[in-house]
Amino acid sequence: MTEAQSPEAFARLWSRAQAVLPGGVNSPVRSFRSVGGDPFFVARGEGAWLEDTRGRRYVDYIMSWGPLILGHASEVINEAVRAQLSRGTSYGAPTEAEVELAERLVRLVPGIEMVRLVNSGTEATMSALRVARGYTGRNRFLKFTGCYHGHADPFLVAAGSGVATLGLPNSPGVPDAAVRDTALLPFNDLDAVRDLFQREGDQFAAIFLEPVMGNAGLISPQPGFLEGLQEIARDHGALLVFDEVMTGFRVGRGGAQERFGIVPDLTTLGKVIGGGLPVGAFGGRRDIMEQVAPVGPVYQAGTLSGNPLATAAGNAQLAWLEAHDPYPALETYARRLVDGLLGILDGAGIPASGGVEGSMFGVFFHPGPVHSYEDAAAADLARFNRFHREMLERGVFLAPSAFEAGFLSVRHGEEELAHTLEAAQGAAEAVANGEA
Ligand code: KE4
Repeated sequence: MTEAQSPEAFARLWSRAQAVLPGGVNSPVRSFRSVGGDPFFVARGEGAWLEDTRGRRYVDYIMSWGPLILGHASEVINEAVRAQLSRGTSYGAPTEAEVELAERLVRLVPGIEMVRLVNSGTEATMSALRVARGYTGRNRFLKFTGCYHGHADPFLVAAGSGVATLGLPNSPGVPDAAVRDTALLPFNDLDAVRDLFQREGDQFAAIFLEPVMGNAGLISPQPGFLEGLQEIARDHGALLVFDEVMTGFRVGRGGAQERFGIVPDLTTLGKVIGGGLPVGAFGGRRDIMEQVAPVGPVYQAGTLSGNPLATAAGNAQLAWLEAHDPYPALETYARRLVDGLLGILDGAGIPASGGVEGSMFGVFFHPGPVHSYEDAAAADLARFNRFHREMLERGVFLAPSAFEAGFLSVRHGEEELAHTLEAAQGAAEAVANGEA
């Protein structure tokens, strides 16, 4: 980037963006509409830091919403992508890199015996739902309020992430027919699931969930919840589908299914497995995945699926994660960060609670406990939004929504932690004083 952009130049760029992109962005949460104020434009990323076009630097706790567990501009990934670039960017024909990435996922994710690569988490979840419906011959499926599974029609009913943040419990343009077979219950309410399945369980293709919610803030499964879902699904001939697009390789190398010891029938993945380039995947039991075209009748396809650049990046990142074990250190940092933030907020008289799962973390402006989206929705959003802006002004980039989780990288260290907690001290005081 050349010289730092002036406020006038930034304003011109922001108005250009809003003239040609809905909300000036290519994904709603980036617009900062839920926290207020204007977003910044990124000039570059390096390690745990982002620099915007005005030359301002931030410790980044979004890491591209999960993918960048090795940090921004990781040489591990850049080297692999550069090497592939000289051989071409896309072929539309099989490559060994796709096989290598698929073999890695089979090796590392307990529930995956066979897998199909796609280009996003949305493609992965919509395809997994189709396979579950095709395999069982049933149409209904259960999801949980606040869980976000991408923007395919059947999932856009009181989803988490962008939809919950923007208060669009079911988006216009989603026909009633598309969501008629989508049942919705509160996360962690096993009795409600049991009651529903005792009455109508033989109609259900799947129980579909984020095993750790990351799209309503961070909400962990209560003891027995995942085990109970697995038993209920099995008893009624439905499939258990873990959407690990976010938790995969984030809450542990083998995802939530390894961390909690519950192996689902199908798993969806994304984010980390692409190393920052577009890769999604759905996989699971061989007998189910052999229903997928061309070997089976369930159709699914994609021009850029298994793309050489994306699989180069994904293989490089997963190979590094296989050779190293960053998860204990990542979880230690996450715990120190959340404990530090909660201590500071408490000191400022701001009720808050929070949690950690591997390299993911969350803080609610809510005294806690938060076991469901319904609990999270009662958090003090106005205070969170003020805190977010104060942190941004002090060089810390938290997710621009109270309904998101935070993500670390192996590049977050002592300097970043100290910078973050120092900023939080000032931000919390500013919020508390601002109300005085
Ligand atoms: P994508 O289509 O955005 O690659 O993945 C959809 C998806 C599916 N499942 C889970 C559990 C997810 O978290 C996501 C996407 N996550 C959001 C972050 N909350 C992406 C950020 C955004 O929408 O810009």
